[in-house]
Amino acid sequence: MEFDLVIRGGTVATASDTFRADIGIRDGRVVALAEGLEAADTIDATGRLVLPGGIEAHCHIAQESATGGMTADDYRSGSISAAFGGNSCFVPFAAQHRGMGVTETLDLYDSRAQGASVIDYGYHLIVADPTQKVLTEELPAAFARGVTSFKVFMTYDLMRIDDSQFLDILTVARENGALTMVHAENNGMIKWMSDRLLAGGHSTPRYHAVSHPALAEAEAINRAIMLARLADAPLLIVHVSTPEGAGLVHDARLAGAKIFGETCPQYFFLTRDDLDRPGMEGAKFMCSPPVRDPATQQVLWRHLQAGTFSLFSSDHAPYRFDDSGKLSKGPDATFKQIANGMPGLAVRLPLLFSEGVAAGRITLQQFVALSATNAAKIYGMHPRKGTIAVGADADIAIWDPDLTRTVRLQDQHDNMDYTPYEGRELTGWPVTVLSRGERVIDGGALVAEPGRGKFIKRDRIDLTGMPGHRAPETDPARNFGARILPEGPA
Ligand code: DUC
Ligand code: ZN
Ligand code: ZN
Repeated sequence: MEFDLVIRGGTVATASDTFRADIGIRDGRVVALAEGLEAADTIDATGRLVLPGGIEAHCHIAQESATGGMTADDYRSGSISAAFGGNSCFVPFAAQHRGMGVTETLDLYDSRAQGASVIDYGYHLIVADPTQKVLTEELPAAFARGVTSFKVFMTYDLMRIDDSQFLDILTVARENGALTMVHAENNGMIKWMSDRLLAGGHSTPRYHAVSHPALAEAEAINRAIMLARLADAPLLIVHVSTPEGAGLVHDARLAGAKIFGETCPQYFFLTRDDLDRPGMEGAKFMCSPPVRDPATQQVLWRHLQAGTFSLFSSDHAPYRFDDSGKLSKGPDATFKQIANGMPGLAVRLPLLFSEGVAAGRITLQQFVALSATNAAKIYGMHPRKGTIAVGADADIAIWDPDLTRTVRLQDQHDNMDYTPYEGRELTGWPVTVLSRGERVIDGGALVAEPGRGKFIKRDRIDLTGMPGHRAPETDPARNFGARILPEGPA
């Protein structure tokens, strides 16, 4: 058998197994897993782990906020940073703002991504204006175009939808086989807290955490789960940050609801003490939901170990520490005026490997599942992506599990002027990253051209093992034929 490239002598790991094998690659795909494969072009992976390339499933790239601020990374810098972090695919957001159509939104993001990305990409569609046209025509059209996940917000005055709009979107998503994602925080609780804090003269970044109480996350997650159960629609709760929220996700899964949970590195490695750094430094650590405390971190680790979370995503939302980003409203801005978000594309996987696998908290199989396989399944890319198997795209990250490095801003490849993880020593780093069999990162350098990354037309969500549990009121068999929901897959 002829190969374009063989990865020799490595230890291959998937979400289910670890084994010694060479990998034969042809036409961008894995075509052989065997011993003793030969080719003119080889990569020696002796002493290395050969893993599916990471899939970064939550990041904000070339995205305007509702108030007009632009993220610091575009598809070029964002994809390069992701690749240095061991990712061979990423799925940023395409954000519909009020008054915009969905098709118009996706066309805009196509123009931003095409010709720029070094790795394959897709988008999650943020839906902020679910008009009848959007619900009946544009969301099905987005699904047909391969954009099969829709995100909604329960907070932010300019983005949030109400409960009945949420039910409409869940229902359309269910009918199409799409997945709804939700930012679940109670808008009224946050507004009430913020107004009182500001009236009392408490405006520095530390009060950002106070204004987003854990109860606000728990209330909204609980409500979101109930809405999803009423519609019998799958729902992913993004960036879960509290024990209360994680417990709700866990219980819902146990009860058989189609609920998925995502969490992020900042909730494991940063605390509200970081928000309390001198001057405006705390602004660098502001994200929503906010970072919490060490006790929360311990509980979140246990949920990660127990399988509550299917995804561990960066939520890379890059706003520079200058007047283009965090300080756009001046050096004395209140916590309400400072953009929420921090960078993390390049360190998501090294943080999880070092503190998860190397520190003995999670297995290598859990790491692979959290870094790539689960995202591929949930977001309709499996088995083409997210695993190492014959027939899959040769999206592969080769890791040196013993390499210890300190995170430094000068080694980053994003467009940011800080990293929240400055000075952190981590063991285990990706050294070579392939996308469809092509070297993207090799020998610590970028060796691919922007624009080689392709849009991935995604498929429906994989709901294997997640039963339907319609509420009686929406079940056509039990609601006296009221037909609240059109017939769809059970
Ligand atoms: N939600 C996100 O998902 N990312 C950045 C900020 C936010 O509110
Ligand atoms: Zn969010
Ligand atoms: Zn986000």
